[in-house]
Amino acid sequence: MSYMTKDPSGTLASALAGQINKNGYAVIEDYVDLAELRDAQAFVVKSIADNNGGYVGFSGTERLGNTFLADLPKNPNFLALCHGIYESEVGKPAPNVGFYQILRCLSGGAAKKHSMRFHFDSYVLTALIPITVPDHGNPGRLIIHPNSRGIRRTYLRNLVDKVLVDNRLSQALFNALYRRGSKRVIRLSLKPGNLYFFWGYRSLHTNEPCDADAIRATALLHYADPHADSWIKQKLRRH
Ligand SMILES: O=C(O)CCC(=O)C(=O)O
Ligand SMILES: [Fe+2]
Repeated sequence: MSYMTKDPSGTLASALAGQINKNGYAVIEDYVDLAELRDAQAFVVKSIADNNGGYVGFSGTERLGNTFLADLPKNPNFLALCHGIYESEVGKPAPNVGFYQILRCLSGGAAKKHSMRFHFDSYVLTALIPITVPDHGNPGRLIIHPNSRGIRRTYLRNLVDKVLVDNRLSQALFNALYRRGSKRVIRLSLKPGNLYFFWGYRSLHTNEPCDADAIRATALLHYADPHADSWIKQKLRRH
C-alpha cells in the first residue's frame, strides 16, 4: 500500500482508528516508494552536513525541496485517510485545515536535547514517517504511553495538563517509568518508509535520542487542533 492507494469506503481508515485505540498505534508498512524514500534520506544527510553535523528541523513544506514530503500534505489519498481516521474516532466531520508538519533531523551533540521530553501534541492525530533510523548505538525508538488522557473540553484544561507534564519532576518520573520497563509503555522500533499513526493529543510520548555520529530523521504531520476555535487560546497566542 502507498499514498496512491484509495480508500473510498473508509474501511481502511476505520480499521486503523480501531488499531490505534486497541494497540496505541497503527502502521502501514512500506507506505513510501523506495526511490522517493532514498531522495528524502539524501536530503536529510545533506541538510545535516550543511549544518556541520548538527540537529536540523524544518516546519512546513517550503524548504523540503523536491522530496515527497513537500507534496504529501496535499495528496488527496493521504488527506482522505487522515480525515477518515479522525472521523471514525471523533464522530464529527473532519475539519478542513492543513497539517502542522515538521521534519526533525537528529544528529550531533544536540540530538539528546531534542529527545526524552515527554509531551502531548496539540493535535488529535499524529502521522509519523521515519526517514532515517540510527544504524548503530541507540535505536531512537518512539516511546508512547497510549491514550493516557481524553480530549479536553476546554483549552484551559488542556493547558493544565501541559503544565503538569512540562516540569522537571514529572519528566523525571516519566523517564523512570520508561527505564524501569513499565509494560504500559510502548517502545516502538521505527522502519523507514512506514507510516505510523497515533493519537498525539491523547498519548504522552517522546523519542529516544540517537548517538552523536548517527542520524534519526522523522517526518511528522499533525492534524486537527481541538482547541483551534478557543477564544482564550487565540488571546494567549496573540501576545
Ligand atoms: O520524532 C519523533 O519520533 C517524535 C516527535 C514528536 O513527538 C513531535 O515532534 O511532536
Ligand atoms: Fe509529539
